[in-house]
Amino acid sequence: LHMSCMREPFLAALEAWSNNEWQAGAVINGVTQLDTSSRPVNCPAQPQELVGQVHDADRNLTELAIAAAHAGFANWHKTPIEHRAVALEKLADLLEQHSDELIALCVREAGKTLQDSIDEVREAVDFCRYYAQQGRALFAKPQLMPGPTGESNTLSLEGRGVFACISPWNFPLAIFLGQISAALVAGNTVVAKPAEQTSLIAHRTVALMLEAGFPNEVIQLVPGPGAEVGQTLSEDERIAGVCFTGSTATAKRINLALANRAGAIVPLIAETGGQNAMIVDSTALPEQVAKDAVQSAFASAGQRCSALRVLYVQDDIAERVIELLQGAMAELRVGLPASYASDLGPVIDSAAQQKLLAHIEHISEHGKLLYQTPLPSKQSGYFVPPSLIEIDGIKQLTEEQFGPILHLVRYKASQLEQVIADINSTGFGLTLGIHSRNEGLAQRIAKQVRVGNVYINRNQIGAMVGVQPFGGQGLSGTGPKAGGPHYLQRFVTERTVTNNLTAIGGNANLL
Ligand code: UN1
Repeated sequence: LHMSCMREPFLAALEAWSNNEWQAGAVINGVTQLDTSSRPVNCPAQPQELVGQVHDADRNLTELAIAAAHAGFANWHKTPIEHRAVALEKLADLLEQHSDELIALCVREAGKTLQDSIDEVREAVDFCRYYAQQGRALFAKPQLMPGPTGESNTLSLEGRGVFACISPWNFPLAIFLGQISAALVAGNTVVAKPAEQTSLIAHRTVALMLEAGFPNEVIQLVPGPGAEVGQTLSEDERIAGVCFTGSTATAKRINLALANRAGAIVPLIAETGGQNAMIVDSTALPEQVAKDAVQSAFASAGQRCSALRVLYVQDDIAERVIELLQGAMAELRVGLPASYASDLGPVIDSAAQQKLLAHIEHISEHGKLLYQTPLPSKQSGYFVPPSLIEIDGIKQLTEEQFGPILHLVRYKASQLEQVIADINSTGFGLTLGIHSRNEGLAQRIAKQVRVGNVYINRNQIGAMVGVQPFGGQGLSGTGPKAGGPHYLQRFVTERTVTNNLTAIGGNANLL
């Protein structure tokens, strides 16, 4: 899937960290809390291997964290933007300096492949630098508005208060830090709740943030279960906004809790699930389709919200595309994420593995299993075989399957409008792939399918920060798009100041 030459220099570094045991706990005002009971963290690829220990936060520690961030806001939102942007850039430098350890953590705690882990650190660095740059452009000085003589009108953007940043395990560094860096540079303080599966990476990242010069009170970390920590965060009156990436169901629960808050109407920035399709018409190049579909569906073991789930192929070229997909899937190497020979590794945990295997079994009974990539023999990890299954249509799928499963649907040219309507009927709207050499048709489909990110004649994953602003609509999220020029604006409140200059004897002509 990837250029293997990029991975070689990291192998030795990975080896050096392979026996390390990390530790995580809540971080409140810069101090790690290790008094709560601990749970072991095991490697998804080799569950018998211990990666570290996590001391989860409870309701009490979560409230202490909120109080600390709340107190910290008074100073932080007055801190000049240059200072906040420089802290982010310093953090980006530190991430690069510590990339070996962070890559090892992504491999061992999240089971991400070496290449995915390298990309993960790169993306986190990109988020820090991009939001620092965007922050400078937006917050440097108030915007002077046009208006009548004798009056000055200015518009300024300010932090809202304490943001709760609730992040997923599939991008345990990039999305974790993407959310936090946006909230902080916009002048908010943060209480961050990482996914339970990736608390060690989160804890190490917060330590680097403090080293980069962020004051202790601006970033508080509360690893722990959603039912306790997440719920406390969404119900607390001191939380001024929530930034969430994860399932649509959880986003709805958070939204409901926020709606019940008495003291304010609080924004939710949510990036959630998808049921992403690719539409391939008969003018497409089958070789390119197979390459891009395999990458979009199976890279990162399909554990991306952008990943391809349903491949619609026009019947004229379906047989050829299926043959090429089977060939490409036969070449896929599933294996230990630390090995540079592996194209994909395990899924995140046993629960995910069981759910995906059950789906493969169930949907194969109603459809046709076209191909399954063999798993390595003698392994104990949470592996799921990459699977290609023919079905009748996207409506047969009741929920997102977050793993290496690609569904294929044949359609006739006369059914294209129905295909588009069916995709829209899912209510999700994240990514869409289109393969066609008919540019007019591709552009028409791109406009008719309601999604956030459309990719024409290429793969549909791996949006680049500042290049392909990323995020969906409908059940897939609220926007604004991460890594795009409008993202920071949802993290702030606006203040307009109108000043009658004549009242204090000012010289109106000066304007
Ligand atoms: C997610 O998987 O939660 O474009 C979102 C991509 C990534 C997706 C991130 N930015 O593949």
